[in-house]
Amino acid sequence: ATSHGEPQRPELYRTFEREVPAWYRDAKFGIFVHWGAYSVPAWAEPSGELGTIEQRTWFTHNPYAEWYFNTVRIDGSPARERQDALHGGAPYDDFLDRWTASAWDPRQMAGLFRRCGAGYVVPTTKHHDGITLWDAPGTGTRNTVRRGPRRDIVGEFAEAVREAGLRFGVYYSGGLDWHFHHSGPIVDNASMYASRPVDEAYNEYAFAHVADLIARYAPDVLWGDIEWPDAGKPDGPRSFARLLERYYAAVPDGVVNDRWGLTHWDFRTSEYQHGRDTESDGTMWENCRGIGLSFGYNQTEDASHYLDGPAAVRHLLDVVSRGGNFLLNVGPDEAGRIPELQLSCLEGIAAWMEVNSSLVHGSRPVPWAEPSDGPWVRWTASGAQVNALVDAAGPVVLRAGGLDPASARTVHGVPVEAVAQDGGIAVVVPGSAVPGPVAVVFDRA
Ligand code: FUL
Repeated sequence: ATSHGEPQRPELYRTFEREVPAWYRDAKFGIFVHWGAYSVPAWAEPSGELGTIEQRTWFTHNPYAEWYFNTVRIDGSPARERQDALHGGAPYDDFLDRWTASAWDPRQMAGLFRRCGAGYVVPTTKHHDGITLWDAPGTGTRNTVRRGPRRDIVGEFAEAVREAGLRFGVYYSGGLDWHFHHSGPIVDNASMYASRPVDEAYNEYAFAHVADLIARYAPDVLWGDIEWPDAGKPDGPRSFARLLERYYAAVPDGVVNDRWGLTHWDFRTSEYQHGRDTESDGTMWENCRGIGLSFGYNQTEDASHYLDGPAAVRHLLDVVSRGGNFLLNVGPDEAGRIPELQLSCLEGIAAWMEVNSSLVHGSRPVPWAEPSDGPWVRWTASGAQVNALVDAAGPVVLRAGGLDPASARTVHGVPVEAVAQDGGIAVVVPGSAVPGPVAVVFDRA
């Protein structure tokens, strides 16, 4: 969920305001990875999209499998019943020990993400369960280096992702840490905010973590969640402002998101249907979602819950045509394999990108063109070239002024017949070997 906090110390954080770095604005597509002890039970009810469900129903029937630790503590929740039946009173941390990462090949994963046309990859380094995916200061043995996988997952990811030529970011839950601060279960938004640890002890703990992530991995994206601990918001030696100073010194073209409960961000975030108002407030934005209804792998989901390749491409193009980036989440299983339905979506994106990536990367919106859902049409501009992306067969009328019909062509440069008609341009959508939207590109008149 996006931050609800009051803006803190605008004057302190204003000094960090800057242009959005070109690499981030041009990337358009990133891959989020939620992988944790919760990937062992890998269970949630696929109840719906964030932003469409009443909050108490949401938490009791939470579709986010990475929330398992909380959902099983809610009396009467189906997750609790299942946990009791299968695992009795076993502690959550048993899942950490049962998490093997035995089939995880970060190079292969990074190669796939590259083929999908992603420009950056953002794995979770600590989710709400508090388990760190690197040997983080102050965590003792409760991390993936000492238990479970016995690997520096963050470090291996960073290396493989960069070797593949992609930028590397980190997700860090500064707001919720159910290990550091174990309160009653979260059942609504109020109890979610009330259960955030906010004191100086937690601020010091989280500060040391993020400082360590910066020093070791110099992440290109700092993706925070559910705010920074309140004790670290005002100025002071362990304030978030001091972290930002270190961060931008270490990574001058790095970017931070808007979930720190502060007035500084390089980009806004929306998640499924939540926070969509930020998509049009004039700042750079990024929409995130899972391929299905969860971020962590949820074995109960089936094809009806997942985006297939063409649907994911349509979502990407919808976001990009409105000036945003799309951060699509992958939830590996406990062994580190990408489950079948997610893989087929990603392979569909990769096949589409192999042909069409030039219409996405570095593109800009075309404010004077008209998108539509019937027929499905979105627009991007690549320099002087204007691209209509059409998911329909047969004749359609494309609605944008200032285009030269005689220049109409496919992405491969094959001429497409086009005639001016009723203030638009009538074309017959060319065929394509690749499932998903088809491009008709034009020069400006
Ligand atoms: C939310 C979290 O609560 C979800 O588990 C997920 O990490 C999503 C990206 O952000 O606020």
